[in-house]
Amino acid sequence: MDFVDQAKIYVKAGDGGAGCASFRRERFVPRGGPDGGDGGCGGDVILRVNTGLNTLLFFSRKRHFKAEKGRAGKGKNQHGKSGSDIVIEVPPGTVVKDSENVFVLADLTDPVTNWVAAKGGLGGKGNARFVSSTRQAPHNAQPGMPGDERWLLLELKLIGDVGLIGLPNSGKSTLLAKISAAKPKIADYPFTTLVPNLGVVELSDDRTMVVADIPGLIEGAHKGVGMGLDFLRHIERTKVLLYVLDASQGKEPVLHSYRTIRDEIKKYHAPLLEKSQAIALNKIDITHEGDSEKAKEILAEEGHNIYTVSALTGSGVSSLMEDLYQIVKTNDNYH
Ligand SMILES: Nc1nc2c(ncn2[C@@H]2O[C@H](COP(=O)(O)OP(=O)(O)OP(=O)(O)O)[C@@H](O)[C@H]2O)c(=O)[nH]1
Ligand SMILES: [Mg+2]
Repeated sequence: MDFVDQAKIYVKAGDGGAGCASFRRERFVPRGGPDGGDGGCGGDVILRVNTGLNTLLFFSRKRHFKAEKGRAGKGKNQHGKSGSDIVIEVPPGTVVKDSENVFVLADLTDPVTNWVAAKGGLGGKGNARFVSSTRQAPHNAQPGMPGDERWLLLELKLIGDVGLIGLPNSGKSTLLAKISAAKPKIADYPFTTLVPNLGVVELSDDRTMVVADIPGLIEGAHKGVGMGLDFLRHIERTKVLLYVLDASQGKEPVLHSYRTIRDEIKKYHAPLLEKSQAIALNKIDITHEGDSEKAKEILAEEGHNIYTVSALTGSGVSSLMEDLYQIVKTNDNYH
């Protein structure tokens, strides 16, 4: 199952500056030769990977990118200054297509490549260039060439930084709806979520992470029971797992649900248990305090990071997101 983030952008390279038609003017030299300089080249629009980015969200705010024009040439053989390039940063894995979505123009993965999205126009030649044995005083100079311009489609396959896992009805979709703009279906019956939903969580200072809300899992999932294998296949691609447990069920059911999920993951592919993780005891707004405290104590003894939250009211959610972000960043370093 692939989730695609898309953006359409317009790129316009700088036009070349015009060449200059000019003649030398010096005292005692009544008819000086041509000395018009060339125009400068227009700047390019360049796409470059920044490994710190993970979504195309930025392009919903800014769509048009223009590089600087080349300056016109001047007399005394002065060449015009070239326009500066502009660099657009994109996340690794960004695929660039033509605006009709037919051709793949580039697949940007490594941060050292500069991909020229629009080439700046050449500067025009000044009249000093047109001197020949038969033409001693050319008046003509070239205009600059226009810079390339086009619409491009950017596509990025989103990979969840954080996967939300838990039994059906534990509140995974409610949590995703709370922390992102995603609008997953929420209902008080199991298996509301049939395919994973993705949401982008925006923290302060332009920090973002992608959270995947995954269908609920039940005992036997590793054999394909319930939404089974789809669920398990999806969590392989996330960096961090957040167990979302319904604490309102009481202490024993919470611990039981945690162990059920761990057991299913183990039977499917044991190395997945080594992924970084955190545990959210959800629905604390309707949970008996003694139950959540006890469950917290037991899980904390096993060395887990536990958070008590209410996906419904938002209580405890923002500090959980901050900590998850830190865990995601720590995991980035290993890639
Ligand atoms: N009181 C309370 N209810 C919650 C909370 N979080 C979720 N719920 C309710 O629990 C029910 C299930 O929520 P969902 O978000 O659909 O659960 P899910 O884990 O996505 O369920 P599946 O998609 O079936 O796996 C809904 O009725 C929610 O309103 C919470 O923090 N407090
Ligand atoms: Mg759901």
